[in-house]
Amino acid sequence: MFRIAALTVAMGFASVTSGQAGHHAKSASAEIINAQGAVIGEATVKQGPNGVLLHVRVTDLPPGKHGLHLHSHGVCEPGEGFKTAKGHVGKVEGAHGLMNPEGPEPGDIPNIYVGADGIGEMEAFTTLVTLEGGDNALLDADGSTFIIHEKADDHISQPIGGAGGRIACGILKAG
Ligand SMILES: [Cu+2]
Repeated sequence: MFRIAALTVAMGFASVTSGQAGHHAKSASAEIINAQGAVIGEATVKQGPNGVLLHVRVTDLPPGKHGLHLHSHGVCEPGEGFKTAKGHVGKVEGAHGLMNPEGPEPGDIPNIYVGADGIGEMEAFTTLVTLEGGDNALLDADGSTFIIHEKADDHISQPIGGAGGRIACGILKAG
């Protein structure tokens, strides 16, 4: 009889856990497009208990390091140089950069490194954003985007680490 009681308690916990998960997205993904609008990669964001894990993979980009940020609007318009993605998530004037004593901004993440074959990949973890809930939620009403820049982010220059123009963009969607 004790065994049956224990099983009931365990199931009770399981249903409470899945009920909470229903209110908050556990993962999101983005198709990344280039300046011509062609799909060149994919990004995923997984919500963990204490932060989010990011993974980005692209093909057909110029070799070298490229600035990569979370931008505050879920719009990618290649014809407009992806300007409609707006600024960084949680932008604070003067606070851009992972190495900035005033920073970083919540949308700041490490560069992506693209090899000679045009393929780039990166994984990073940040506690400065969430998928849902809180001040810097990626899946908020106006959404958010991954933006890849022309040049490397030096992690300290204002306002975007000297990363230059926007060469790729991906709109984050739940799931
Ligand atoms: Cu950016």
